[in-house]
Amino acid sequence: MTLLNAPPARGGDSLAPQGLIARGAGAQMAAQNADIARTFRRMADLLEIEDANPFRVRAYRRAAETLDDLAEPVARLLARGADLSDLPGVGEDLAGKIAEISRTGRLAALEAVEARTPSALAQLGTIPGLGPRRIRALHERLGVVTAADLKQACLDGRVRRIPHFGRAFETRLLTALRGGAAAAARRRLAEAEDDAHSLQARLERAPGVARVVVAGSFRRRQETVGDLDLVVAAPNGTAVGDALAAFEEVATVMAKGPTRTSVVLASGLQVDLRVVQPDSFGAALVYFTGSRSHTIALRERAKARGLKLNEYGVFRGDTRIAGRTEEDVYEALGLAFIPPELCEDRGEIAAGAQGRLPRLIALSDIRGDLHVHTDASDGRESLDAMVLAARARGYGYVAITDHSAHARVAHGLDVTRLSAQLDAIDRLNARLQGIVALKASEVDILKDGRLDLPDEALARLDLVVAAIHSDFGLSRGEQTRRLLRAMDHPRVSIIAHPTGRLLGAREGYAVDMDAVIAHARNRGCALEINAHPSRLDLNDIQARAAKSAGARLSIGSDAHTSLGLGHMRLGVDQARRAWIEPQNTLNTRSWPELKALIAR
Ligand code: DGT
Ligand code: CA
Ligand code: CA
Repeated sequence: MTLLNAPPARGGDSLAPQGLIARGAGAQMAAQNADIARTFRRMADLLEIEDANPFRVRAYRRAAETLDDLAEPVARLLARGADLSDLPGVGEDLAGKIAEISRTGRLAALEAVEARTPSALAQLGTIPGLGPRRIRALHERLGVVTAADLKQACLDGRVRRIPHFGRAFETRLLTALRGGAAAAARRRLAEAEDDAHSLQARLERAPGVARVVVAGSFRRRQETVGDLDLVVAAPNGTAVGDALAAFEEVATVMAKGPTRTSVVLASGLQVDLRVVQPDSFGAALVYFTGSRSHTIALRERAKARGLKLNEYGVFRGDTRIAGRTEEDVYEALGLAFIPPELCEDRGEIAAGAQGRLPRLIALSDIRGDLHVHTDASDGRESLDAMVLAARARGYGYVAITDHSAHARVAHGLDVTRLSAQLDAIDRLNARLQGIVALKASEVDILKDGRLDLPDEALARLDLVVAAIHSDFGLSRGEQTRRLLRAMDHPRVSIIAHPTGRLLGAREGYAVDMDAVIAHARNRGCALEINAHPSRLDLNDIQARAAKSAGARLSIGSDAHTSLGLGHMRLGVDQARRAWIEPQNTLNTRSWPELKALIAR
């Protein structure tokens, strides 16, 4: 195959041995096993680019998976004289290679493949969405070696002509190449908000514009968004498109027409604009807000009633019977208005037809924050500042949940420092009106499920929030038992960020969420929807499962600054996506009600 004779890499790119196969944060096993797995995955990727025997490629991937799941470090297995070829998916040959990496930290076979693969080509694997198979096709069909080659091929429109590639993929690649690797990745909702609000505010002043709504996943308040979809009501779409294209943060105009314009911002975020006449605005909002499967289901419902739904309205024959507002459109389909957060085709259409839509929680239902840090642990502001900021938000209470001592990097409080903090809270409460600061802790759940504070210390607290901050690599069984045991403690009222995931950065630890939810319900322990923009943990699906099982939820900002209290809003959005109503949530209640509720 051509690759073997390919010219040396241009541009002096360095080989990035880990880059091609960066796997997020799966590395929860002993580092060594993870390193061996990573080496095998890189081998598989490079072999696949070379068009090697697919069985060989798969063998490396399977062995990598086995290594991921291994409970014991390979080095220890070898020291015990264990036969590695007994491991699933590991034959003689791979067993020898595992031993080689474990012993030397290197794999000669990989170095050989690396030596004959142009490094720039291998590096293309760091572009999101571009796997080894596609890299091979680009190389074989278009002679692409470097990122610059690839960009030119996209600009020439050659990439879209490769079978199964297409124009949309070409556009995505181009976006990724323009903005660097981060560009094509999905954005956290909070990151997209600045762009969304600023575009909206300026488009509202564009010629003839009556309304601007950011629709799509942004309006559904999905935790990450792929792009921004702006829906605008205006008589002249070309003028609005021109206005958008002229904004200074627009890096590339990808498409332009009388009703739709697509641009890519300098930040790498894509923006799709649709302009409709004001009497179609509601229909366009319905059409471009719901997930694809939601709008498909709506269209089928329309059809079943002898109607037609599109982005311009609901039609009977040629007559438009609705379109100006979303309410009209839903009504014409025999439905109550469905809040955007529910438009995911997860039962909301049936509920809307039967008048069973939930009364979703709103930010105004929130009466206090149950997860807040101060500069006593890893927060940035003082106790007084945080409590005053909570009062300024109209809260009746705020739980001061600094870390316990086990969280050493977070400067967690030992019993002595906690006791001093509780005294300070008592003094503050004695002089403050309008809010009560709750004596609380975000206590570490130790490896075996015990808590990091003695019962005497816990007894002085108004509220105990427990969380895992260490030993993420435990097996699913161990991790689950650890959480259940923590909930067995009668003082624990909330499990914070129950999965430990960090959006775009770290998978949650392995845990049996159904078992956690069932236990939470049985023990009367709440599960948190942590509102921090990088956590949003529980996610929408898990939180809905918790609600359905009858478990309580709590929405906590996990604020480390007074500004961070404002993240509550994102937690409420996530809760709405989970169909959560005020009564499912602890902190929609007054402190006396809440206090009675958590007493166990
Ligand atoms: P994203 O951007 O990946 O975070 O997710 P969405 O849901 O914003 O998806 P996007 O940007 O592809 O589409 C925006 C909206 O337009 C979304 O509400 C679905 C709707 N939509 C887009 N294309 C189609 C289509 O071909 N058919 C239907 N029924 N709806 C579509
Ligand atoms: Ca979108
Ligand atoms: Ca879009």
